[in-house]
Amino acid sequence: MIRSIETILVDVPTIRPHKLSVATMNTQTLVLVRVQCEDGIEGWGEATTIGGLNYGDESPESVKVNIDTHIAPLLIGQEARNVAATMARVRKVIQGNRFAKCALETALLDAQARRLGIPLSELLGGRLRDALPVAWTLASGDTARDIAEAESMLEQRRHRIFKLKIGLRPVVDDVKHVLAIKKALGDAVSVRVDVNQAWSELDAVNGIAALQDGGVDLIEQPVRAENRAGLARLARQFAVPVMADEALHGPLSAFEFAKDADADVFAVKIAQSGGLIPAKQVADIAQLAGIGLYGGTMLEGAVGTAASAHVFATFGELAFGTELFGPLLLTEEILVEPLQYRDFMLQVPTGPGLGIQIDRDKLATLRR
Ligand code: MUC
Ligand code: MG
Repeated sequence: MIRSIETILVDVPTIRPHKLSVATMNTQTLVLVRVQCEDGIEGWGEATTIGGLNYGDESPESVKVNIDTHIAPLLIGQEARNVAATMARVRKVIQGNRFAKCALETALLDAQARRLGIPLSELLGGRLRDALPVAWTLASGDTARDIAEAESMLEQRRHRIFKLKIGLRPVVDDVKHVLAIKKALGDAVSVRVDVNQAWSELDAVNGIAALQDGGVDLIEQPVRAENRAGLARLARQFAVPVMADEALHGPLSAFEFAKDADADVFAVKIAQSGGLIPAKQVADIAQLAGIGLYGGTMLEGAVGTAASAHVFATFGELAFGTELFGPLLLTEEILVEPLQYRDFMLQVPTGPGLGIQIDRDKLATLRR
């Protein structure tokens, strides 16, 4: 039986300002969810947003207050083993709040997998890979600093896929910035861009043409999330793959995009999908429709990153790799043993549940 649900806000400074077209982040706020069960088992989940409400329609505070006030009371006293039935009830009576639902589903599935003594990936159908390629986001806002950062990552054998955040400056300036980085890093390195919806369709036509010519190999959410038809036109017009990110809000939107192949690639995010099981459905839809897969992040800390890794490890196809670098952007470690990054890959944890252990003392000092 589920005995208690606690939500904890944790503010962690980033290692440098992280500049997106929608926000500049100097701190990331983790909402950690701890579910305790009568049998002594506990499970952990996490939700993060980007820049409060700058990126999506949930904030860390909304996640906390909505779980505490509206969702946790539905769960207390329910059978902890019946995760599917419990989440079905939550999804039936709680509208929206995909990030909150994801954090709760993660905690319930972590507890159940621990109870069964198996890694979470096995509860999700079984892993097909033990390590995931991980991109790094260059978003300092400065070309020379980004190049130096990328070179250091290559030297450490931590990342060889780089995603550049653009869209804040005029298109010509952004193109110049990206192509200078691509030229400095060379052909062995994958350089991608994420516009975070900042371009008009005309900006996108001009920008993508120049980036494609310069050897950039993936264009993420160039236009507004609502502009599905525009994204589809760009995907058809250009050979370079065009990826949907903010436009995807779970299985239903994935189905809408997949019906007419309105994107070449999906950025699958557990939070945006509304949970781990819906994220798997998004991936299934993509695979059935011949759409490529990329394992996305909401810049989660270790808990959300581990959860994402267990989900992505079950994907048959993962041609574009992942961007599960969230914990590496933070100045503080909240796990007893940090997640392992080596040889350009994140190692998917192998222990029961999420396969991670929270550092309680650290958490006590960091919580808001
Ligand atoms: C996004 O839009 O993809 C992922 C990596 C990063 O730097 O920002 C996020 C959000
Ligand atoms: Mg994105």
